[in-house]
Amino acid sequence: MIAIVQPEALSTRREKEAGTPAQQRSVSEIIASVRSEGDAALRRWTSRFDRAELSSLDVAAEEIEEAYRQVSPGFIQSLQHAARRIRRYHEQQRRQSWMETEEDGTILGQLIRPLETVGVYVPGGRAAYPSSVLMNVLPAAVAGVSRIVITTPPQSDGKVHPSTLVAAREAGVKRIVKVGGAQAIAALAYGTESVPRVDKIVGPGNIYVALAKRWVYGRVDIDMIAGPSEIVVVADRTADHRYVAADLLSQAEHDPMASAVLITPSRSLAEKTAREIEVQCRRLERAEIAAQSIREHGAITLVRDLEEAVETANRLAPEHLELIVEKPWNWVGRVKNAGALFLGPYSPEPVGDYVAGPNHVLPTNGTARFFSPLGVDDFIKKTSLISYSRQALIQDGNHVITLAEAEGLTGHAASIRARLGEEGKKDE
Ligand code: HSO
Ligand code: ZN
Repeated sequence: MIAIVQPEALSTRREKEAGTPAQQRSVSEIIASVRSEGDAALRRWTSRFDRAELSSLDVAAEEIEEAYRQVSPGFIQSLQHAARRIRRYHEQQRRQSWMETEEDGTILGQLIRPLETVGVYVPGGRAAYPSSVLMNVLPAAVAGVSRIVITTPPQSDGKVHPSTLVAAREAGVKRIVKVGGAQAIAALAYGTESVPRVDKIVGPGNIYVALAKRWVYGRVDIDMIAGPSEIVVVADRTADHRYVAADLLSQAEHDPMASAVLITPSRSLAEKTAREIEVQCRRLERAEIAAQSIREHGAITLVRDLEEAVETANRLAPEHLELIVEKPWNWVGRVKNAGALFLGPYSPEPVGDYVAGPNHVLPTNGTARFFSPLGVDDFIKKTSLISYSRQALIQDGNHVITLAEAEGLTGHAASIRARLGEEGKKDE
């Protein structure tokens, strides 16, 4: 059922959901109400959309303890293993402030400071992935963000999915607020009695969450808005078609809109993989979603050689790129655009989704051309540092005066002259 297409016909770009006018109106109404009424509006929307009546919006300590009793010990151990590896990987990304002293005593530098407060949105229902809680929270924690708050919609019994609570606790989050949708984003952007105003909001969500994030951008920072998952597998005749089919399906099962593409110079691998996808797809719990994704956004394309394969992958700029070829390392230098690169037959994409350590929040929809994986850099900001000595100002001052006057900004020139005017020079 997977289409065989010409390389030119391939694209990972799917139309961005802009939201219907009705959705946009509803988001703006929700944001305005949260802004003016705070918690009262949050409770009202939560009762309406989540059918939950909450006495307290905050998750209590006992709820977290209860959650630990509801999940299996094996789940906790695997989550802890993942958290350790993700933390360690992200620690490598930390940057130091730096300073440099020039000969005349000028000191220049850059101060690196973590954001103070970050909000992580965690969806409810089917898309509540505990792995994504780790992937969004841990880079912020490693960056040194002191206040991290999670917002997540409650179920109708007023509770939060236990695996979300356990993942939040393992990631070190102290504050979890039961609110979802556009109302959660509004609360994080403006602050309410129960929700602190944050500097940045990260985390995936539905169309209302995405629209609300776009709306509040500028008042707070937001992460990139993630599209459906994508995988491109570049494979040659040495690849095992069972691995290739499984990896394509692993992303197809995320979403009917997910895209899974095999690029290969081997006709035999292409044919075997196409058949194998049918066989393996049926066995999946999410067979229907995967089948629809494969049908509508899946493709196999035959190319002349691996050179053309890698060029095509660069054009697609996929979220995930696997190289299952004889000498994968030979091709690394050619890869220009990919969110994450998986080399060889034993680096399947799901290892990166959960435990390898790199972030699984990656650029989608061709944006790997200019965006990077979520990381520590997304939770820091920089301040430029400038310290001139009097001697240095004497040397540079005239240039400042010349450039300022050329821009017609005599006040700028005066600020220099006040220090280095004739009198200034005299008392040298
Ligand atoms: N592959 C997804 C992330 C994920 N997979 C979460 C499993 N859980 C987006 O890159
Ligand atoms: Zn995945």
